[in-house]
Amino acid sequence: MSSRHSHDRMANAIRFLSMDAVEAANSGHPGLPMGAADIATVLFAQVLKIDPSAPHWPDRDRFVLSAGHGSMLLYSVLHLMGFPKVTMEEIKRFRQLGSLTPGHPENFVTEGIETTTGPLGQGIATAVGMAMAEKALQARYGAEVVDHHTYVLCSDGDLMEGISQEAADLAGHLKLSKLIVLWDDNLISIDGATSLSGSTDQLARFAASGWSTTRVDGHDPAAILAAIEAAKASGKPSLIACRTTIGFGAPKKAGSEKAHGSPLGAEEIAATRAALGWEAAPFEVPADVLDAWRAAGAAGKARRTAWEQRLATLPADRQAEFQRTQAGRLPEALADAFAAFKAKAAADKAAVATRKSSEMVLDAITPVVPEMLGGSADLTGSNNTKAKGAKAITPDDFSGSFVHWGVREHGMSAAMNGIALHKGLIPFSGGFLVFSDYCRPAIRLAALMGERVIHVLTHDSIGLGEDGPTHQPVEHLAALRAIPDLLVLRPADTVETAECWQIALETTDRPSALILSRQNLPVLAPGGGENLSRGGAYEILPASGKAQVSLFATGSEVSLAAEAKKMLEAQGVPTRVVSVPCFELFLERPAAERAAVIGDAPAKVAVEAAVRMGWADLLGSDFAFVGMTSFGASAPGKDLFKHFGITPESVVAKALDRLKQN
Ligand SMILES: Cc1ncc(C[n+]2csc(CCOP(=O)(O)OP(=O)(O)O)c2C)c(N)n1
Repeated sequence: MSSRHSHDRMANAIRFLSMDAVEAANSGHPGLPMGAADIATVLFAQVLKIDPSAPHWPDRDRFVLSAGHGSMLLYSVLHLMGFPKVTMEEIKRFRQLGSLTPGHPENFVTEGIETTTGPLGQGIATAVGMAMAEKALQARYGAEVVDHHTYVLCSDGDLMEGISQEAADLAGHLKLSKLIVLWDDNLISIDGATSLSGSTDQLARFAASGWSTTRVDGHDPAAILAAIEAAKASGKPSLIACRTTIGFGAPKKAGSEKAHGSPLGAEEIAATRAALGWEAAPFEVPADVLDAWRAAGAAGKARRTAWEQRLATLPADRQAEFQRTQAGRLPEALADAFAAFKAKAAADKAAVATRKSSEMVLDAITPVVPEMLGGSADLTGSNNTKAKGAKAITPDDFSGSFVHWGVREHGMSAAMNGIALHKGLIPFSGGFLVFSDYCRPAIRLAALMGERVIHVLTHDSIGLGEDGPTHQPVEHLAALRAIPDLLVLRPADTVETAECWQIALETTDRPSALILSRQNLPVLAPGGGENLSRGGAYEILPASGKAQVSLFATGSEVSLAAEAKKMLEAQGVPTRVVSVPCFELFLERPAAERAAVIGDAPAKVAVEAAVRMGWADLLGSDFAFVGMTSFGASAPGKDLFKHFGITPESVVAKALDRLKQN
């Protein structure tokens, strides 16, 4: 069998598994797997350094199917290569409940899948983070133990999304020369020809961002391989435009949007079998083809074991550090660093903004956790995410621990996901809370994937003042809290800020958003040994007697509630204050514990300089709320709190009013 003949049969195996699985599911996208089968065959069988028997091997090449709708391409290849869990039974169960072959690739469901994709554009930007992590870890551990490539297969839709430009810009600037993007340049999207909606010269665009670019026939394996080899040697990130035919091989539907997202139908599949000379029945792979694929899969093992031997030559402490950080375990010294910091903060009682508190925490802990990789979306001096002594990475020196992400919140957030997924580093970064909307699609994916990605979001309310309503978050806390499996942490002072950082770092299976103030806040939390924020809510100030009023507040409004408490107590109304740094952690506690924290005071008032949405989950219907019901305004922060009635006086008035009613 000639090598071209063998290649064609290997690629056809992808095509038929994909079209047959889509047909069986009566749902899915056959066009991309059929069109990109030649690219995938070259990549997986000849290029990628992966080992199906060790899907998580740290120095493996990464592959990201940015066009997640082509998931059957990945499932077919993983099955053919011999990833043990992706059995033919699972291929037959494509898109069914509980299968390992869901509609779009989910890394937490299927071994061998590096990231969850589906929202177009995310994959390519996530891959930028993976390539950054590789470069950063190589700078730390050397090329003997860290030396792999990140490959992406993207579609027209990926390149239409704005995030692709942020990703391209970052990758070009940072000279991520081991990032290689293969573009399934088939000129078709859902509505029809891509010319309906775009006419960008994509190669020129990427070239302008510092990429090496080239164009090949995406059905010519030799040309694809040569382009990949050239890309590896280019010294730049590379875009290879692979001109393909969507639905390749289907006599009537190839080259048309009809092949994109629906089953081909029995007649067309039979015609495709005839056209491509494929005799095997659905879900059968001819022995010669399976043998060829399995041989390609088995080849990775030797490369993995050679790497293991190289790792073993590192000094013992470096090996231990590599293993620890790959496993995502925090250093043992960290707990002591937090305890010492909290004790000092509680004693000093310095009133600072929580963004400043966060910087103080980072100064104290980052020397202990060298795997933390910080950053900011061009707001370094505002977000306070650059620890003392942190060095910024540069295109030619990735040994630093801080990333100047530029004004690219979306690209940054997706790349942070890639850094976390890569393993070995803990990404955290800064932005304004109001612009978390620009990060949201990536934060959502981080939550879905359960990755430890930490977003420091500062300037957290109207308290930021003069920049006005465009910059004042109002609905953002509620919007972030609406994302399942995201911890939204809003500390009230320096002590709670340390506690929230500790929670974020120790939570290895969820992302966190640290919501921090621009304005100074007094220290109220006790700062003892226990991390009280871990429970999500706790009584920060007890009532002088049997509580008549319970005040609930987060972040900067906790000190406001403390003022209101003083005023109520002065009027003879025993009042307690409950700080609520994290709704999610509180709502996860047993009902009895929650009830104890909520208490039985007849009047309950919640205070948060944001919309009310979400508070009823904690407090039921029997409470008053002091917060925002509109956008903010441009004025000094103190004036705005007065203007919008978020004051101790209005808290007192609402509390007394409730007492009267109850
Ligand atoms: C952010 C986002 N918007 C919309 C979609 C829905 N969608 C899936 S594929 C696609 C476009 C398909 O065109 P292309 O990317 O060229 O893929 P191909 O048709 O070549 O498979 C769209 C709009 C999506 N997955 N993600």
